[in-house]
Amino acid sequence: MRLKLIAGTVLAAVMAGAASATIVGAPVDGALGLQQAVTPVMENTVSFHNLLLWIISAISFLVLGLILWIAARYRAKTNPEPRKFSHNTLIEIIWTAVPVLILIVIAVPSFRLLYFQDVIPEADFTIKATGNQWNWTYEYPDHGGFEFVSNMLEEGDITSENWEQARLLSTDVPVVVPSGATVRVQVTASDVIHSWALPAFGVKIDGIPGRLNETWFVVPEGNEGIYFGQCSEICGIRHAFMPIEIHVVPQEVFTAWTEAANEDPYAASTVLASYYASQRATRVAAAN
Ligand SMILES: [Cu+2]
Repeated sequence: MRLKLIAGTVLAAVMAGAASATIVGAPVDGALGLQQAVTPVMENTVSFHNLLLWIISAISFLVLGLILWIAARYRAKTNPEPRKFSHNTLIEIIWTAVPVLILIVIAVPSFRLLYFQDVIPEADFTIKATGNQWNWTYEYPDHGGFEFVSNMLEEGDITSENWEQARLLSTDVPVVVPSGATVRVQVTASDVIHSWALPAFGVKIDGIPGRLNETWFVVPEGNEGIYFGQCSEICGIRHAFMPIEIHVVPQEVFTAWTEAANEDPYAASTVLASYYASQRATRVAAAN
């Protein structure tokens, strides 16, 4: 009965025209720059990064030009009689004032972004992530308080049978969130310092034993898909093998998943599998 209900909601979500079940947030071979931004925080981070790139490039080229000019113009051969002065008030004022102005230009968007990341807006629900050597425990306190441990899939266990999986990034039990929801993430650790980081979301926050850090993200609707992150604080020998896998799904699928997860979080991934299967069926039907 319950399964039928879940299948029904999943199908309804698919009919509503949900996005595909592919990996969106992951490293790409040969890519330059940052991962595709999906949250407002990451979009702002990328534009701030681009602004800084212009500024540091201009400064680097200016300094390089000055060095080349001085090396050519004032070498012993072309300038055998050096002048003896050691101060020039105007140029000293300029080289003090201009960097101050540059720092102000950088500081304004920098602080704006810092507070945008730091101040958590009214959240729809909370997820708690606890770093352990070497996996993550997740709790959903606003959805019945179920809890599960998410371990990296070993290479031999990667099948991509139900959805696309990636070596060193896929987990046995992925985290699921709905698109369009503002999610507060509380991060802590049980043993040593870990860091919960998701490049596409612009999230990187330390999990510290005995402390509760918090951050937030919202993935706008239309960006459904699979996103990967990794522990980003060296935490021991298997630091590189405790990835984060998040599935962003439509609200209806998320609701069905939480219902199933309340019964058994380790079996709830079947909801995702049937959602993706019906998506594939819809795509095949549309192609014919
Ligand atoms: Cu770690």
